[in-house]
Amino acid sequence: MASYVVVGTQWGDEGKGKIIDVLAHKADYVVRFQGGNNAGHTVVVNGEKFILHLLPSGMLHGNGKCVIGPGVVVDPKVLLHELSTLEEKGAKVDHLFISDRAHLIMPYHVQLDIVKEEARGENKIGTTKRGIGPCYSDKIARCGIRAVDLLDMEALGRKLKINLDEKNELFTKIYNTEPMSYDAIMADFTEYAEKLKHRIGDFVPEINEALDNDKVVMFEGAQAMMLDINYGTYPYVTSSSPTSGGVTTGVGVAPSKIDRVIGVMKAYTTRVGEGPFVTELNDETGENLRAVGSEFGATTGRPRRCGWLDAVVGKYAVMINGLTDVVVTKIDVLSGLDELKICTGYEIDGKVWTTIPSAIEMTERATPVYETLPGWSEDITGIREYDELPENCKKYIARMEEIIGCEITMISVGPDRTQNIFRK
Ligand code: 2SA
Ligand code: GDP
Ligand code: MG
Repeated sequence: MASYVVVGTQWGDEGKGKIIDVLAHKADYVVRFQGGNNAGHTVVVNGEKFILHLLPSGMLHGNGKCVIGPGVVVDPKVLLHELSTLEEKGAKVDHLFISDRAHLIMPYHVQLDIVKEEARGENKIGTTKRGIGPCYSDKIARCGIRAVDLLDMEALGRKLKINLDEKNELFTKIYNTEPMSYDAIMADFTEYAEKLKHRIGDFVPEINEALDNDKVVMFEGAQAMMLDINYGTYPYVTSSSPTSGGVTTGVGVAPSKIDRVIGVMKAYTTRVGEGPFVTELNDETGENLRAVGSEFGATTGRPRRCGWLDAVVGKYAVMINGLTDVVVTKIDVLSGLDELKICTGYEIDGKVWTTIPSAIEMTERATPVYETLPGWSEDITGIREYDELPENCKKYIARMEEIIGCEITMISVGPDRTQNIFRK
């Protein structure tokens, strides 16, 4: 196995950070391909918790190179803060590199994200307010500022002027907020450039060469399939492609060079932010999942919405990502429940759907078709062998595999690096 992609299969927070950290010890490269510091990837090492937002979750192993790829959006201020926080905790940080093609999140993107969400009122997306959407909008509109511009402050200044004139018009005339100062932004970005320039370069040829020479390269997804700009619950999505296809455009690596696609799937479902969620539980069971699973946003601290496992989403994730393996996480959180439900279909206007409708209005009026399975009461967090799991837990895993149509090759039974059951 030379290259593998790790993606989220639901609405994010499946535990990708933990799984990437576990697998990263054998990687020569860990590469982020989309998203930005909207991500919150938790890694627990010897009881110490690290939350990574922009830095790849392979950072803590320090064996290979960690690269922020061309498809990522980078807030340099946040990046420098994350690097110094890690360094203060004693971690190595000199193996982090940034693609010169990555777009920069500018202060006006963050401000725009905030005022646009406010202006949407009840129709808000529930973004993380980190400037992700406005930055990707500028990228697609072909007026973005990229990491390569940090290497030429004259070019950056010219592009900033054009952008800021336009954004300040919006701030003052549409959103009734204060304009931003060109001089202040230039001063900050001159400092960021000094601190980051030695990490910026074109790593696309190097990553491709590594793949050609059978080095181990891991592509780290942030967010997840149901937040994908094309395949998620649009418009309640993020502004990038967190699905496996995002790797090819986000890193410049052809599909023919990907060996394995690993989907991380939580044993139940959560969502943070607005938008339809068919298996959501607005009751005691949902509250219990949130409490036992500590389901709070790793970036914003927002309570996550919780519900039963949605296998319609699971099956869709297998198809869209071309998953070769599924890693199930947080199954320990289900211990102690008398019975468990798995959603196998959406009933919409009297018809049962087993795929995700394109129209958000249809998903909004879908009711879940459930299959009920018996639960188990044992604490499974100390188990490391599949055969030692309670029978009903194994039945749940087997049924998951059957419905989604993909092999479950690893099971995570706790947040720590060591709490895993490998089946392959
Ligand atoms: P954005 O900020 O434009 O990407 O928001 C658009 C939608 O994408 C969702 N989104 C996320 N969903 C789950 N986890 C994310 N990361 C953090 C975490 C979230 C947090 O690890 O917990 O701390 O709140 C993440 N990032 C973006 C977002 O909720 C919107 O629905
Ligand atoms: P990510 O965004 O997909 O990396 O996931 P987050 O880090 O946002 O959220 C996952 C949360 O669950 C974190 O607090 C992890 O420490 C924790 N976690 C990961 N795997 C497991 C597991 O198997 N069991 C339990 N109980 N917690 C887990
Ligand atoms: Mg997260």
